[in-house]
Amino acid sequence: MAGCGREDLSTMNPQGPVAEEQFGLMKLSISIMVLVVIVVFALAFYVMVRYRRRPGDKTIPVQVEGNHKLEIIWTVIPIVLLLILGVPTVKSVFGLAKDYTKDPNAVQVIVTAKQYWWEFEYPQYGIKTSQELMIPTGKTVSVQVKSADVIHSFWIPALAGKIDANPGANVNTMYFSADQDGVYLGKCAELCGPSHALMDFKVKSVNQGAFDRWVTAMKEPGKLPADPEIAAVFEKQCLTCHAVGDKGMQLFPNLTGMGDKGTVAGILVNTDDPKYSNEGSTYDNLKRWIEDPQAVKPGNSMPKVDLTPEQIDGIAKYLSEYKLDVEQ
Ligand code: HEC
Ligand SMILES: [Cu+2]
Repeated sequence: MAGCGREDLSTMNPQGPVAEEQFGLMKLSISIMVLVVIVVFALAFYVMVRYRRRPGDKTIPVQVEGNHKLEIIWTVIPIVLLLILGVPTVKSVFGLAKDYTKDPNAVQVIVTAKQYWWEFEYPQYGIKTSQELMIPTGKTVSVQVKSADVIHSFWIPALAGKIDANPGANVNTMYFSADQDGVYLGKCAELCGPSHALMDFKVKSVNQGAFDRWVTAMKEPGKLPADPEIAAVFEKQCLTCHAVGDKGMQLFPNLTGMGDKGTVAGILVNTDDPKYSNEGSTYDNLKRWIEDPQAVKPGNSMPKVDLTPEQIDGIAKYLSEYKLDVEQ
């Protein structure tokens, strides 16, 4: 309960219809359990006190074998409680399993978990992004979740979850939507290696207009660093794995619009807020990441690239200024 206290990462602070329904089930089952605990403990204490052995009392209490009335009562009450719990639970389980993967009105996203980052592919728009799942507010988002390596688990506590990301052909599906614009934290919820706890992501819900502008901006030709020397290094050392717009490879996180993202690698929060005393601006975090990605996320697949401090600085500056500015 204490761990769930963080407002932005809490099942108990639902921000969309799916999470609300799940929270409703939690409240129902917890209420029934609390009621049972109170009644059982109250009876137990009452019996212990009321019928305890008094000083000097040597008699043996009345030995009762079987009591129809009591047995019926304590069989029927649990059955009724289980029905109250079971009927809505089964209803929700089947309701939330509804398949939206063929629904053209839903935003389709193919989620691929990789040690230790998330790839979000939008087959309807032909774009890919990472770490930050952009969605339009109020619209149903249908996700097909899989893994490129080990088992991970896709979980956005305030919106929905969680669902396993399995390697191989087994694709799990889930849907959710957000009621309001905002940023919702997501987590990998299945131990998947040394940087499992750092495998965070975000869901960013924006209005339909901003979402459409984002889709268009993501498809624009990629921009390279203005300084030709930095551009050459970036193309040679980074675009062998990464992409910006139509340039480079789509193998690893797409860096288009890196300057708009709330984090670097999902875990370094881009902020000047003193609450995150360890973090820095987008530029600081990019520098820290490019200098030594393994120090930030041990065991991840980005190697430490051999660069001069000036080159790191130039690339960090370029990426931090690579904005799509779709929210105006
Ligand atoms: C061998 C492939 C490879 C090369 C080369 C590479 N990267 Fe990466 N990069 C990755 C992988 C894999 C990740 C995801 C790591 C993770 O979060 O687990 C990543 C993540 C990143 C991220 C974070 C992306 C996000 O969405 O938050 C940035 C920024 C980045 N790389 C920049 C660079 C730059 C700049 C270079 C060139 C100096 C570079 N990378 C070279 C593989 C590579
Ligand atoms: Cu994981």
